[in-house]
Amino acid sequence: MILLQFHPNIFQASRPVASVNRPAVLFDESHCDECACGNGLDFSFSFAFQPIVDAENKTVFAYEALVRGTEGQRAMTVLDKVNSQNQYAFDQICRVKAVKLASRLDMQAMLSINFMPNAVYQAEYCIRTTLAAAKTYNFDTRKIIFEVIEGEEMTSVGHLTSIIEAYQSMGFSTAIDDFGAGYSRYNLMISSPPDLLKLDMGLVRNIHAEPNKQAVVSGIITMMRQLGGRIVAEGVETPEEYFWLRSQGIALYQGYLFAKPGFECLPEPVFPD
Ligand SMILES: [Ca+2]
Repeated sequence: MILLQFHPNIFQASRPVASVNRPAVLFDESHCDECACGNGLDFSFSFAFQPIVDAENKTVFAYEALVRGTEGQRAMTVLDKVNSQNQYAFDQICRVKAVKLASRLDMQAMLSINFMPNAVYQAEYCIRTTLAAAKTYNFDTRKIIFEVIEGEEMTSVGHLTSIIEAYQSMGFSTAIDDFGAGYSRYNLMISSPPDLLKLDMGLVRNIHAEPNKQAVVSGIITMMRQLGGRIVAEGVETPEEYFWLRSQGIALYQGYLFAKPGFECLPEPVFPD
């Protein structure tokens, strides 16, 4: 008997990333004014910022830039307009706008920017706009974290690995978003561990009362400790969740318990302890 195995995503997975939907407009420093104004897209947007706090030092470790409409409308009103034709422009303009706004707000903490791996066809090239924006707006590139959005239909691990390694070699920090939400990329942890791993809020919710979640999170904590990276617990809403996670040695937190996102401003967090 012959057993044939067929993976439904095999054609997509083997597709050469570099040749997919190459953007019509290539960005370089001369385009940055254009990017900053939002030209090249037929819609505009802005950002809210939510602190990622360091509970050990009672400081703000970073602010995550969260997409919003120009009047503060929720993210989906903007993200619904992003498609395969404009995702490169959107990804690039996101970075420029986030850096520009962070600089205008005199952000001293790190800036965490979400990026879409499918919108990066070559890490070294696609980073130029970010570097140019950081230079233009006088923002230290060593303060930039790139978060991979795990909710997006993911590209191959090889592609992600090349992006993470390139960004790390350029001095940026990297984070895996929503870890534990369904796409937990253990193979990525092996090939190129990120600097930060953001525990999905589904794992955080009620963790103080759920032994199975505690077992999973304890395993992830041990893994990151041995890999030399740090964990951010996302979506922390109650003191009970926080105190359990804190008892396990997690230092970095994000969630309503500390601060809600602030539209075009940098909210000051509160610490329950
Ligand atoms: Ca994120």
